Amino acid sequence: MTGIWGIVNITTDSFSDGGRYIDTERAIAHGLELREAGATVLDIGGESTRPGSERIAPEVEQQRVVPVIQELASRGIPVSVDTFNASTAAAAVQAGARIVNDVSGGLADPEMLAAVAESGADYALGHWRGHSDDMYARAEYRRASREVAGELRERIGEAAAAGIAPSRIILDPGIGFAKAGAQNWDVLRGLADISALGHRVLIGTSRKRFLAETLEPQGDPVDEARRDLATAVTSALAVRHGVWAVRVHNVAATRDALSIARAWEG
Ligand code: PMM
Repeated sequence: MTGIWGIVNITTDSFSDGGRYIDTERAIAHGLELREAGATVLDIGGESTRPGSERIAPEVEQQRVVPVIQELASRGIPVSVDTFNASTAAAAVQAGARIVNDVSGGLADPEMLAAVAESGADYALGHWRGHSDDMYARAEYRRASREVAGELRERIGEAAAAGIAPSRIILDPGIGFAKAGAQNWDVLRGLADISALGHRVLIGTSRKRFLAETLEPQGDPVDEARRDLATAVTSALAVRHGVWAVRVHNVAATRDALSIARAWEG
């Protein structure tokens, strides 16, 4: 059955829910709500990857995520930590996280792959070409899904060389990361290229700009509810393409979409 990763962003500026869950207690409560709604994993992040967002010190990131991870993991909930920093990954696993979700696939912090290998956690390895301040300058592809798959293959090689067992690697083509507009659809259309690498595949389309851009010509403002509906649709389609898990803000909407898609499949 497809997993649903519920997003808990403890940041001041994440593009869709920034600032709402900065407080520890509120972040924990939000995580529990997402779990209740059907999240199979709670993905806890303390630093925004939004275009133009400020980098923060790993210490600040850890102050945000560690207490939330401790509390949620102590309740037996599978937790992942969304970070590019090796020290945060290590602290999070120490606090009970079972998965390190690194959108940079080990490129942002040279210590990351060794830290993950040492931790024993699973590793969600994202496709990435650079930090958000200039990632769109790197958004050049001839055939996006092929190139993304090729670059992921290189990162898998690096991860394996650092001692991360292939069975622990989850691949994410990094929707929105160094990919503009239609390039994201090219990657989704070519998901078979990513699946062919033979790992579990995670997809994160939730509330992203390319969905809003697709809906904008239809006139009405693209508010959060419309982005959530679009996300639920992409989640259901991703399942048809064999994706192992989807990462979303609105777990209930995606859960419903997946239930309906499953009923169709019979
Ligand atoms: N996207 C964001 C953050 N973390 N992690 C994975 N594995 N895949 C993604 O697509 C991804 C991610 C950016 O979105 P957010 O600011 O709403 O969390």
